[in-house]
Amino acid sequence: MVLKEKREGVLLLTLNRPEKLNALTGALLEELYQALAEANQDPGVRAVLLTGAGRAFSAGQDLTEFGEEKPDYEAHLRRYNKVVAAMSGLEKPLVVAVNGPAAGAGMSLALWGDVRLAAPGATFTTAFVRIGLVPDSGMSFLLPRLVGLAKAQELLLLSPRLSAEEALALGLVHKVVPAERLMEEALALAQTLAQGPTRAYVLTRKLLLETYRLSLEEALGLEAILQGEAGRTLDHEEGVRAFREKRPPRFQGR
Ligand code: T3D
Repeated sequence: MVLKEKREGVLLLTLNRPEKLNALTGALLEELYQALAEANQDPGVRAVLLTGAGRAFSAGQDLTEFGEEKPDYEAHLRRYNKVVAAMSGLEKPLVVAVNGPAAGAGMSLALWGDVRLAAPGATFTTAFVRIGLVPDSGMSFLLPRLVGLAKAQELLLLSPRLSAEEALALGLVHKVVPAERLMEEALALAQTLAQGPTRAYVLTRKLLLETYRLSLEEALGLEAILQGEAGRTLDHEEGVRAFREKRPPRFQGR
């Protein structure tokens, strides 16, 4: 259900239930969680790339998973929250290649990418209210931060289906790439990140997410702490040395 493939420092993860538009089930979410945990443990993996198999990225929760029964929503959501914690706290940079429709929790997962590319045929819909639910998988946290409160209200309450170009204009994705080049370009980008200063990337993500709930004073304090951590990495030493020696840096991810 989640294909894993290592390519030159990048772990490529593919949501693989194409016959169901990669709709999310408990089993798929657990596999995704395990794959992210393995990426953290593997020093040979310096970036992760997430995409979907077939014509969709992910249609969100598989609405047929529980048949006629209602799940225990709180327990059910813990399966999602575990994955969101793993994505937002991933120890490597995360690139997401949105190859087709991304809906509901599928859209939420896509937004957790540090860099998000989309094919022209990708679409984005929050979908939750369409089935009488509230946003989950971190959507209520991330969406207003990405697009502002007014737009988040519109996207969550009216749930339009946005094209890739509309998503680009809103900052939901960083770039739209022709479908035939999407994976090539996403992989090249992930490989560039895989050669970069891994801790600096991850600590930057942490700062960007944390500062929303901090005062300026607290944000400055956190910057100082995390700068201390980045400053102790070999990659920082190498970056400065390479600058002085007028050559490209050779970062090791530590
Ligand atoms: O409830 C809880 O468990 C709590 C957790 C919630 C998290 C969530 O993610 S809630 C949101 C769940 N997702 C949705 O509501 C999205 C539903 N799907 C769509 O809106 C559209 O299908 C898409 C925008 C994703 C794609 O549209 P399109 O036109 O490209 O395809 P389609 O024709 O609508 O769907 C193709 C098939 O996939 C179709 O099956 P069929 O008729 O060919 O047999 C459709 O029923 C099926 N499908 C699409 N989404 C889902 C799905 N099957 C199961 N679960 C889905 N989410």
